[in-house]
Order: sequence, then C-alpha cells, then structure tokens
Amino acid sequence: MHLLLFNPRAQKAHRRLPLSLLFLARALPHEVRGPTGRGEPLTWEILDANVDPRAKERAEAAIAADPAGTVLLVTVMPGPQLRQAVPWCRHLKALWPQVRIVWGGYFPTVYPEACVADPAVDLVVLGQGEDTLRELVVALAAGADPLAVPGVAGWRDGALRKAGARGYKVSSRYGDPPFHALDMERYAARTFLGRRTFNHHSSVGCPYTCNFCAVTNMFEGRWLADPAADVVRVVRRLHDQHGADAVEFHDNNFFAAERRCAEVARGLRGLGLRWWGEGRIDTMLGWSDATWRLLADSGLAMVFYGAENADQATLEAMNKGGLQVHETLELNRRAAAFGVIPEFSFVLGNPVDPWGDVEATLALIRRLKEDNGACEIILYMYTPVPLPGMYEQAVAQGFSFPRTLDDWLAPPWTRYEERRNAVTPWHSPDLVRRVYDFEAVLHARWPSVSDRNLRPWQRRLLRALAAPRWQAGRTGRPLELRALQKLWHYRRPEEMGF
Ligand code: B12
Repeated sequence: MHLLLFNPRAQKAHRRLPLSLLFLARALPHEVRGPTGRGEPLTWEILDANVDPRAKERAEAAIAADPAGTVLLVTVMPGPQLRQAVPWCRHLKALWPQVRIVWGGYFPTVYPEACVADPAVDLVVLGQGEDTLRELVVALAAGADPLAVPGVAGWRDGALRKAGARGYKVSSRYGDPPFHALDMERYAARTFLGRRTFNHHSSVGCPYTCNFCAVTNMFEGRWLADPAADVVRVVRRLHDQHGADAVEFHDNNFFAAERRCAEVARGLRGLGLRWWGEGRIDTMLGWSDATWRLLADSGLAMVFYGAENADQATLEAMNKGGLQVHETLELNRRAAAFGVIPEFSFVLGNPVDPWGDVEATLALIRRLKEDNGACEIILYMYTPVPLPGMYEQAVAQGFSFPRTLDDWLAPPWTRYEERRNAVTPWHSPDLVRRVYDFEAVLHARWPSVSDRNLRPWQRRLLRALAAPRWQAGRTGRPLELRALQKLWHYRRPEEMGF
C-alpha cells in the first residue's frame, strides 16, 4: 500500500513546512497486513503543492500506477486549499474510482458532513491524526470496516457516520518530525524574522474555549504541550542541520505555561535565532520581568495576541476567558519595555452590536498606536463557527452554514473563512467599508514590519501622506493610499501570517 500525503496549494508566498503531514508520517507503520494476513510494505511520500508545481502530476502518476493500492491523504484548510482540493479529488475519483481519498485537518474536522457527503471524499479523520491514520491504514489494508476506527467519519446510508471519539496525546510522543522526507531547502523562508525561517508546532489544542475560534471545535479546551526539552531539541535540529535563523511557532497558544516558555527560552538563548509565537494577553501580563527578559534575550521578536475587541460585553459574549480590555493596553506597554512587538488581532462586527464594537475597537487601536507605534494590528470580521454562544445569535439573524462542498465553493463562502467578506446578515456594506477604509489609513500611517516589499522611502512617503488623515481621524475613502498600497504590493500582516 502506498500513501500520498498531499498538501494543496495555499496562498502565494507561503513556504512553510507542511507540519500536518510531517507529523502524521511519524506514526505510520512500515508494514501492513492484507486480507489474507500476509504482510506487505507500507510506503509513503509527502507531496506539497506549495513548493512543488508538479505535486499534482506526481500524485496522479502514482495513483495511475496502482489506483487500488494507493490512498490519497489530503490536508484541507478552508479557502484556497479547499478550492483546489474539491475539483481535483472529484477529477481523480472520476478517473480512478478505486483510489481511496481521505481528508483531514481543520476544515473536515469542523464540517465533516459536507466533506463525506461528496462522492470525492471517502473518509475524513477528525482531530489529531497520528493514531487514527495508523489504525485506519491497517483497517484499509485488511479490508476491515474503516468506520470502526475511532476518529474516522464517513457517509453511510445517506447520513454522516462517526466512529467513536479519539483522545489526544502529547505530540512529541510520536517522535521528531521526519525532516529527511522533505527537501528542506525549499522551506527556508525569507521573512521579517530572518533569512531562513522554519516553523514548528509544539503543543496540541488550547486551554481556552473562545466561541469564535475553530480550534475550540477541534480540542474543546484541551491543551497538551510538548516538554520544553523536546521543543528545544527540534529547534536546535532546525538550526544546526538546516541553518534556521528564525522560527515561527504555529501553536494555537505557545505561551500558555510560563515555566515551559522560560525553559524553551533558556534552551534557545545563544543560537542567535529570532522567533515568533501566539499567546494570550492576560496570561503573559502576569509573567515575571525575569521571564520576559529571558524571552527577549532568547530572540523572541513578536507575539501574536487575540485582543479581539474593545467592547467588554462583546469579549464576554465571545467567551474570551475573562480578558479585560485594559489588559490589552497594559500588555502593549509591557511588551514595548522588553523590545518585543505585540501583534494584536481583532475580530470586529459581532452580531450583538456590530457598529458599537467596531467604533470602540477602532478607537482602542488609535490608543494602542499612540502608546507603542511598533505594535502590529490585524483586523478580521467576525464569522461564526458552530459553537454555543454568539453562533446562536447569528443563526437567529438568519445565518446558516453551507451544507455541501459546492455551496462552500460558491463565491461568498470561499472568502468566508478568510474572514474578510460580508456574507453575514449583520455586516452591512457600510460597516465593512468603515473597517477597511480605517485599515488602509492605519497601514499607510504604520506600515507593517512583516511586509518586506516596501523600501524605506516608500514607507516614509506612505506615512507622510497618511499622517493628516490619521491625526484628524478622517479615514473615509482613502483612495490615494489604497492606490499606492496596490501599486507597491503592500502585504497586510494577516496575509503574511496565519
Ligand atoms: C500554518 C497555518 C497556515 C499556513 C499553511 C501553510 C501550509 N503549509 O499549508 C497558511 C499561512 C498558508 C495558512 C493560511 C490560512 N489559514 Co491557517 N493555519 C495555520 C496554523 C497556524 C497551523 C497549521 C499546522 O500546521 N498545525 C500543526 C499540525 C500538526 O496540526 P494540524 O494541522 O491540526 O494537523 C493535525 C490534524 O489536524 C490532523 N490532520 C491534518 N491534516 C490531515 C490530513 C489527513 C489526511 C489526516 C488523516 C489527518 C490530518 O492530523 C495532524 C497531526 O495530528 C493553524 C492553526 C494551528 N495552530 O493549527 C491555522 C488554521 C488551520 N488556519 C486557519 C485559516 C482560517 C486559514 C486561512 C483560511 C485564513 C486565515 N486568515 O487564517 C488561510 C488560508 C488557507 C488556505 N487554504 O490557503 C484556521 C482554520 C479554521 C477552520 N475553520 O478550519 C486555523 C485553525 C487558524 C484559526 N485558529 O482560525 N494557515
């Protein structure tokens, strides 16, 4: 049996290690048993359309060689990956009906029914995939029922059928990622952090249950972290063997435990790395000066924080775990004192009082910039995820999710999960324009450090042109700024990040 672990193309300019697939490969057996009990070798390869323009062709050649003996494993995020995966998998199924196609990752985990209802997808794996995939390939090879494997879902008798739930494990227990399976040179990315940036993921889940976040659907408040020693070992490998000078930790919440982070920082100190991760404002505000200094000394350059909103009632409606608006202001000053850039992400236009929270949040952003011009701002429009809380209010206002993959591919929905467009009944075009006009002025007045295209003189010019608008709070229709941003291919931080 041969497994094709496939990463569909995401957006342009994202050369990041396909960790979902690399991690899955850690748990695969070398051999499986066929229906008669005879052992046969299990082989696998990772094909990544983000770095290899011929990835699809290679997959098709492998399937054509042995359709019944090949399993195509596709990792799917909403947006561009979904747009690629759906027509391609349908095409493959039409050509080679015997090939088995299994999807996993965030999209199938959150919306399994839409996936397995489509004839292009045989099965989906829900949540953490290592154990499930290992047991699934054993079942498939033996001709056993795959829907008896916990963590697998499929379509039976016209309905979604889920096997039992699967527990979660500390990720590093499956071993280190098999970097040898990839051409690592292709992943050494130039970013504002460094010339050779690699990514790692050192924990599973998140201890919080914010009701607007897809991670909650997947992990329901569980957080299992790799021990600091395992994190340091992998990063040192990236540094020593692959020349990393910067690391992005893609964990949902890297900074959830002070002791672990301090230990990681101790282990990274002296390597000359610059690094980035996601954390919570209230958690890190409570950390000692000694830990902050250690983090800064180890090369921590920027931390992504979900500040979400300036309206306290909205934060509560989001189940944001007790975060107070004033803590965002305090953290902004604290991070500045240690030379760490805070990158604040906001979720605007919630169904409770969309105009109220937008105006309050834009005012907060002005204060944050006045206190610390280096802070970075990321703006998203609120889009529901199917979790109790604001989602119910959204449904009451007429919101409903697509039911099929074709619906997901219809124009407003493809952009929906990118959190930019208004397909929600409570986002009026005026509200969306208010936010994006403000954003254009904000990014001209304070161009993001993560954009590596802009030259210093271009930054100066944008800043000077935007200054009168910013000072007067006159952000309506900034056509001249937009034109320059477009001309110079300015990239907003959320286009560069995650
Ligand atoms: C890296 C990343 C990206 C990179 C992708 C790089 C790449 N190589 O493809 C980039 C920057 C391109 C990206 C873009 C976007 N992303 Co993104 N991204 C992430 C991030 C930070 C890490 C993903 C990761 O590698 N995790 C580590 C691996 C090990 O975990 P995993 O992916 O969950 O994989 C495990 C299981 O899911 C499962 N599994 C996964 N795939 C498969 C496949 C098979 C066959 C099987 C059996 C199992 C399986 O097994 C794996 C091992 O246990 C996650 C958040 C996070 N921390 O996970 C968001 C996240 C996945 N992204 C998200 C979104 C929404 C996007 C965007 C659509 C928009 C945006 N603004 O964020 C864009 C567009 C995506 C696209 N399709 O182009 C959401 C998904 C929400 C949802 N409802 O599905 C997440 C969860 C962030 C969030 N909190 O909202 N992203």
